[in-house]
Amino acid sequence: MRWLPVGSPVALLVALSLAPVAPVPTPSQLAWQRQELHAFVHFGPNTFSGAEWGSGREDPKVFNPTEFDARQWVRTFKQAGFTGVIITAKHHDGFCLWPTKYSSHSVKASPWRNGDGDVLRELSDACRAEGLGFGVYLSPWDRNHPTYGTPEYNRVFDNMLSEVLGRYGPIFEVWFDGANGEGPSGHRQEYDWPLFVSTVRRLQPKAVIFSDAGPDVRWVGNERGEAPLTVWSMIDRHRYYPGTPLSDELGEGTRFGENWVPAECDVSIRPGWFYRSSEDTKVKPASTLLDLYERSVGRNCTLLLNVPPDRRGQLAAPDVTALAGFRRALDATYGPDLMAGTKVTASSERPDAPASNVLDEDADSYWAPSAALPATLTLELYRATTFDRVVLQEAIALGQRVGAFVVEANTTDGWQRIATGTTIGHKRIIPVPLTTAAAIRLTIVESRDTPAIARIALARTVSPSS
Ligand code: FUL
Repeated sequence: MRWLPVGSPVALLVALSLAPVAPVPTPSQLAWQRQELHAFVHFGPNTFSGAEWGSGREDPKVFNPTEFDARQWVRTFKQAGFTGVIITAKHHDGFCLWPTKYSSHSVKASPWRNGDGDVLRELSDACRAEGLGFGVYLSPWDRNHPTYGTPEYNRVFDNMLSEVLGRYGPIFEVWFDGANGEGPSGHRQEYDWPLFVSTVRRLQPKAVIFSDAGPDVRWVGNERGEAPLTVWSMIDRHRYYPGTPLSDELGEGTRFGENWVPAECDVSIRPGWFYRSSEDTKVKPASTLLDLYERSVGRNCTLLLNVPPDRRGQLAAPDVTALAGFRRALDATYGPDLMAGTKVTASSERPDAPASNVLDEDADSYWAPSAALPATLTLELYRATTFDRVVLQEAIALGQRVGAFVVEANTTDGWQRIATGTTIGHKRIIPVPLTTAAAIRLTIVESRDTPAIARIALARTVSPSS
């Protein structure tokens, strides 16, 4: 080993670079969190029967989309800013959207494409063609399969999982529903989770696994698509399991939790998870979608927004309109750079982590103070600027640290406190009263170890047009 001369700039950097605070995200978890927006697609016999939970006794012939077009879904999602699509490969009714060897209840038994159709093939091809990630939802609860409720079923489910993971990869997320009801025999199933998880690890080692309790991504604990104001990406994984009764706790996570298991917010753009024409007038408008984005992505989670295709096998016009409006609202709010020309100074800074790092887009470069807390960052804006959102980011590759912060603004009435908060994580969006200021100040009051702030930005909402 070559020793660096004492006092050389390189030696200083090596000595001073901030050590991670465990637990930290895996590369897959980090990439997943930075994708922020994923689309959920509930599609199957329920689309045609109007049910939310199919009984499993549906005639597979009901599944017959007339103008199936996975490309239309994927293009619509892409234009709206989504980075991946997760489809219900198998919902609780047991119907498989791919031609499986392990059940007779599948697309093979439907008239769609004369029984030669394969939704997963067409959707995964479309995702690859458009550069979006492909993910699968698989419900272990199966109200159709004759073996459900016996140990044999765990092998059946594992074989189905292996087919899906082996044929349609790469897969970015595997979504395990925690529901565990009765099957056709009236029995419940004891799921072999260690087997299912090991199969995903073997066949799709880069995929993140979602369930109520992780192991890689946890449920936020509600289906409203919103997180609490405090969200830690850590939990003690051993305390929870899929279907856990402790779902309320999952939202906030655990400050000193042992495992990195960030939260995902799932919600449907419609009242139901599956398409019904009677809900065409109840599609959430762009303004609600922007609000959901801020309550999920803006609270250190990802947003998994369900947009169910109709009986043609296409996203319906009201949903397409709402998604386009959402994208316009996102761009109008978060697109303009209100920080251009800003000068930033800090109460203290480490030589390898100067205050100026908060103004670049790099989520891995950060400001870290060299002195004890509280630590303050002052941003002199180029001109007096009007805003109603403050965006903060931590460099989470090094762990999640900040536990309390304050934001102040220098207005014509002097310095005013405009926000206080607890966690930041990957991204925190703080709505503040409409404020015009020449400067703003961020004070980190409390942090686990030295804070590492990656970004601070201002934004101003505009009323979405639809
Ligand atoms: C739940 C299911 O019961 C719903 O039908 C839906 O799939 C939702 C995302 O998860 O557990």
